[in-house]
Amino acid sequence: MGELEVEKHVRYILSVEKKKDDFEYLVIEHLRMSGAYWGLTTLDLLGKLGAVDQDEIVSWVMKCQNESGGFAGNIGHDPHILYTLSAVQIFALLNKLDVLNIEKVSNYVAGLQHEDGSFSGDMWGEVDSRFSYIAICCLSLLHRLEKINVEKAVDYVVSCKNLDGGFGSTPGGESHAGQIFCCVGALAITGFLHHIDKDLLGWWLCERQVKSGGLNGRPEKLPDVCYSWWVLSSLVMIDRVHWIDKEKLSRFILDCQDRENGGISDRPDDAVDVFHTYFGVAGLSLLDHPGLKAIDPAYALPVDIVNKIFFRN
Ligand code: GRG
Repeated sequence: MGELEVEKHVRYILSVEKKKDDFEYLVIEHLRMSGAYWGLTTLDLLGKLGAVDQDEIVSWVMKCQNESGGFAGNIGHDPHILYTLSAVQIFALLNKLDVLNIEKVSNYVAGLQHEDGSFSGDMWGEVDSRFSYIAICCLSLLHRLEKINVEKAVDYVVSCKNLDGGFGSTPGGESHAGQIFCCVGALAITGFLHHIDKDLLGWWLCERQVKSGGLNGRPEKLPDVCYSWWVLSSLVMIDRVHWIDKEKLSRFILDCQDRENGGISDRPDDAVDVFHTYFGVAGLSLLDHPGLKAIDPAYALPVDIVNKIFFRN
């Protein structure tokens, strides 16, 4: 099995930030907050978080906060629950959660819950099980879960469960590995994993592995490195990760590396980006790849960071 190109990936991530006229930088301009979370988490998993200027990052993230308490994807944009979670995850990674006005941020998130327990992503109202996960993860990291109706939030997530054992974006929506991560993560964080038929869901998830060793997000679709996170983390949370061929998956991820310039792509020989570089490295971490820090499958943050937040060690 080929090596993980640690130094090249670090150089690649640091370079994306510097080339402000590049196509990739422009494509993710509006979601730069999540881009920063992907890049910084990857650096930390590789043991290289020290390579960035942390004060500069904190000051930029704070400039993205809106008076509502929520964070935007970039300066001057509208706030959204996703970028608010990314901002909180960045502060957690940098061990700087105390810089935040925790009441303000958690009030923004809690204010997006509806009467039926579901969540909107922003003031415009679209409801999706992704936003349930994001709200629960964010409030849990801030120790403010009591600000929402957790029971109703869990009921809504459970209402998105399908007969095949998977979960969709809304009740009756098609099962998709990305939504499954969100629903399993929300249930794991709140302590309600018993709502899941682990064998049924485990079977659906392990069927996502195709001949090349890669994972797809639903039946008949192409494999994509990002599902090494969405599928694998779900399998870890329901304790069924031994149902896939881990070595073949590791090989698939390593084959998606740009061995010359660093970065990881969706499939071998495609163009790399920060999103797939993060999910590739995070997937390898879940597969216990040597030399990588361990990542928590529910919070999508390094385990030592999560332990610091919840156990203060
Ligand atoms: C903290 C890790 C973390 C996540 C935050 C945003 C979010 C919560 C979760 C997103 C979950 C999700 C829906 C992921 C799927 C993303 C994706 C690759 C969608 C592509 O869907 P299609 O239909 O692709 O275009 P397929 O692979 O089905 O052909």
